[in-house]
Amino acid sequence: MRKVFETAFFIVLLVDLHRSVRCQYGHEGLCSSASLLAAPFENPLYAKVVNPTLSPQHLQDLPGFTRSVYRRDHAVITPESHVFSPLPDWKNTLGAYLITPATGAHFVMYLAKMTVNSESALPAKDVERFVFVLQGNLMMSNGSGMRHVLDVDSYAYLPANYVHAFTCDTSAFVVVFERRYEYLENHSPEAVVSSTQLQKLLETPGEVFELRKLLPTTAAYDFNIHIMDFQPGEYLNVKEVHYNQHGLLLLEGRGIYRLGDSWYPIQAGDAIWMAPFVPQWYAALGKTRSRYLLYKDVNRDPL
Ligand code: UGY
Ligand code: MN
Repeated sequence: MRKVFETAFFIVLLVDLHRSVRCQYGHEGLCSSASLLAAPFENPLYAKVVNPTLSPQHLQDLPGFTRSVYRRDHAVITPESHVFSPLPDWKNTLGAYLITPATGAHFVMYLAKMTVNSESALPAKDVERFVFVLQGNLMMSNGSGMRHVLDVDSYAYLPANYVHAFTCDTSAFVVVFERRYEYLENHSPEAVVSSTQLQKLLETPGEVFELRKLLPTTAAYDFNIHIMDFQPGEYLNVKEVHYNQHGLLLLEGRGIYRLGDSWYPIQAGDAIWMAPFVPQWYAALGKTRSRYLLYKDVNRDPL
């Protein structure tokens, strides 16, 4: 009899514990019981960007709550702040501009949701474009009829005034960077179509993160896109202050970003704008790898 009573008591305790974990953190929360139970490898690559964890449930209920901030020299733009509207001249595509010259940047960074029978428009004259696929797949074709299928983790760079179109039959989610190309005499960049896993790991003297550069490092290119991987507990050794600008999208993981005098908890799906010379530092936390994609202007004299 005592044994039966003890077993029943134990079951009640377990149910209660489970309930209290759910109540405290919610299913979608930063520390949701659902995400603790889910196997990390069940989800497709970059699923957290496309289907982000919003705020912990108790904060989602708070009217007006957002983790987004916008300061003179940096911004953190979190998914609950995204505002999508039809992208000018694109077909069946919604876009959310996260960084533009209105923030002081010399480039734009936007998310684009392509739907059935969607098609891109060309950038303005003298503007180069970089497209990275976060979900789904799309077709890139150029003026001479060459076609490439791009799926998750692949990307394309199109030099300024390069005739091309992205089309999509089903759906795709991409992040796009564009800037007015800064010409350099006797240099002209080529189009690039490739994918992250085809890029080799580069040396990072004095640092522990893993680095891949998605574009050639030659002088013809006036920016590059870095993919940076940190294991939980790893952090930038250099507390960077530099002339370059950044647009960052956290593709996986979570951690703390220092920007100027402020410290921000961030997670996959968050975007960051960093103006020239803003002090910047990152530490990866949580239980899984942090991976971010980073725009950086390079190879040009700042004068
Ligand atoms: O290359 C960079 O400037 C890079 N390490 N910056 C950063 O991660 N904030
Ligand atoms: Mn930097």
